[in-house]
Amino acid sequence: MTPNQNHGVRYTGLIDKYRDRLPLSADVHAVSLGEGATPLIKLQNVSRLLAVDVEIYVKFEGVNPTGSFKDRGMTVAVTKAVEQGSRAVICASTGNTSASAAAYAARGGLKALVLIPEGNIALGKLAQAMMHGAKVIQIQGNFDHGMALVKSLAENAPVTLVNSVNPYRLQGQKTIAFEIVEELGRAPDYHCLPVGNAGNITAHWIGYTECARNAGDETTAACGFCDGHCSLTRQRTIQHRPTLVGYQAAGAAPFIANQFVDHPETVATAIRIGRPQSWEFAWTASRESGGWFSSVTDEQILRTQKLLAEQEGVFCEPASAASIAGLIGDLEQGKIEEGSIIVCTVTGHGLKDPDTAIELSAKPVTVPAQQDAVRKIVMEHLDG
Ligand code: AN7
Repeated sequence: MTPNQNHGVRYTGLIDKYRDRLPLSADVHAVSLGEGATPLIKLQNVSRLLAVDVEIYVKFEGVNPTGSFKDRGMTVAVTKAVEQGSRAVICASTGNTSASAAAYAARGGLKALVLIPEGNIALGKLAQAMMHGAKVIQIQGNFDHGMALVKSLAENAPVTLVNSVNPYRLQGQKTIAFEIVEELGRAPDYHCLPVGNAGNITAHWIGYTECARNAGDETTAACGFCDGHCSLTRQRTIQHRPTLVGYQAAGAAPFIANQFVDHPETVATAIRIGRPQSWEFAWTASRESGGWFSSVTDEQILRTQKLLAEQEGVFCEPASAASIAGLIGDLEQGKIEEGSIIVCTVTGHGLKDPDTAIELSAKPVTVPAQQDAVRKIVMEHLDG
């Protein structure tokens, strides 16, 4: 048997990788499922179709352990909850937070309670929360109602709130920026992402800001990841921060209306949110980065979800497609200049929401199990 060449470098999650840049003690045991280190995929076919001279990368957060970016924050929040002696976590959720909380609670030996809007969460997410053994509480209301409930509950009951108002969540989620800067050797010019509760855009800004701060003085400082001898340090481009562009679904777009929305509606149930908890932080991030918010229609979202799946092999959920849908609109309007390097966060996996995917796609054909019947379909498809 050949010895394992990789022995000793097994990837064990983002806490072990970035512990010195997280507010955790050096020896705390990480509650981890190996989250982070997600692929940064350069778009090829979509970029060609757009015929604009820009580089577009998608950071595919759908391949995290529970299928969304939430795992980055949950590993830190649950690690901290365990360290502090908590016995249970609670959250309100449009689906992904509940799936992640349920999984990390299971891993950490905690109970989980999740509040979800009845009838408005994607099937895969519901299955996850149920399967991991969380207590699933469906409320006859939307995410914003659930959020108000869990905030007051957590003040009076022995449970740790793990929505993104828990600061450890954002600390974990900031690591996406670290990975991107390491992978590209610099920060992108633009970073596009879907915005719901606005925790993630806030976390991205914290992360990029820390990268820039670590890069420090242009002529003397190390890149922030090494002792001053790596290629990043030599390139000296790491210190700039991207322009952040946040996209919301048109029916749930408080940042575009510049006021809370009482009855948010969108096919992208993950971002069906009217009262974002990180409202002020997100405005600050947007302003400091020189960025903006835009909205995309449900029709644009679904068309782009399908485009990414068919043209690039990237299957994301509807909310995640909002970032690329919005980017396409802004490129068409000339808001992003040629030559730009752009990263889009693709926040969740398409398998989360099989109902929407099946509705968007051509139905399977049924034929007898016979050579000529199958052959006829094959030939028709090849000619099509
Ligand atoms: C796939 O799970 O709010 O702006 O409760 O699941 O940080 O809220 C999910 C949000 C984007 C928006 N994409 O991120 C929840 C929840 C996907 C998401 C967002 C969510 P934030």
